Amino acid sequence: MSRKLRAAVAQLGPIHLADSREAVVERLCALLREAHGAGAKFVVFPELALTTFFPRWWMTDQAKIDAYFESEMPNAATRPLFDLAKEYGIGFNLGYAELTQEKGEIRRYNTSILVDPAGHIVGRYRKIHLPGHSEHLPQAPFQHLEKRYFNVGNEGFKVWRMQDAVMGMCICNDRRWPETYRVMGLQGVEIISLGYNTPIENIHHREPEHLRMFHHLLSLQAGAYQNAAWVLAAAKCGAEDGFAMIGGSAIVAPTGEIAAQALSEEDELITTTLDLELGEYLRRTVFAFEKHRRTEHYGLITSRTGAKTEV
Ligand code: CDV
Repeated sequence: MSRKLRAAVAQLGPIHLADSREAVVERLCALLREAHGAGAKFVVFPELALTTFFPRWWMTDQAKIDAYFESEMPNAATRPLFDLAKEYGIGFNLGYAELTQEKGEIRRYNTSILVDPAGHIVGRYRKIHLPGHSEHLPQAPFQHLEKRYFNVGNEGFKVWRMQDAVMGMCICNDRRWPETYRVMGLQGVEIISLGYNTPIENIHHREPEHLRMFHHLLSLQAGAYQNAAWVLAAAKCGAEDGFAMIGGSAIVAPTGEIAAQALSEEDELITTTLDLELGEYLRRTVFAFEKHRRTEHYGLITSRTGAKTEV
């Protein structure tokens, strides 16, 4: 029996400091309505989709920082999105900043959730590869303070069965690391969804601007192909209060081919019907892991973090 899922990636244009959660959620709902009109049953929203990309701002007042976090989900601001998705029977992935308590301690994560078509949260991922820095860089044109504002995710790269597919999540910088995809690939993942906020300018090392888009697509395409999975990537993009981020939201097939790609740097929906049998076929052939992987030669991947030359 053929297994197909019509899916959409909902790219967001800029969210400025002055924009309220309610206004942003109305934009998410508009994209969800469009997805429903296009027959989509699963929608991917970006990383930190409810606010501006606040790690670009140096802040020392914890109350001000915490204003960008959600301490419950859904909450009053996001309830309309959950209700609308349930009405349409659409599942979705939403990224946001999570404030929680663990063993009496406050923890903050860069989180995404999987919500099923009945409106229940069935999966949660907390970003593991946090980029950037934790100290103030006054000379830089903007900051990237994820290492300061977030804890490293503590729940690994899990997968969940939802809408008759095996789904996994990662967030932004995670997409550049092959281990991200492979850990999910080894759990039979069929659809990996992710959101991202990628500044056009690299403040960490100088590089031509065009490489930002090249490396973004290269990472998605390699991860999809090498793990025979569909990869759905949603940007928050355009200039937020003057700070530009790349667009290029994409749906990549298990062959590594780009099935759909956003053209604008604004709110934009792209859709594709995901043929889940295509991934199954590749996992039975070229990437039949159980036949071809040689784990006896892979030990360094988990025993060593940084590269070390011993010759
Ligand atoms: N939000 C991100 O994780 N952004 C990083 C930037 C810092 C390079 C990314 O990998 O796109």
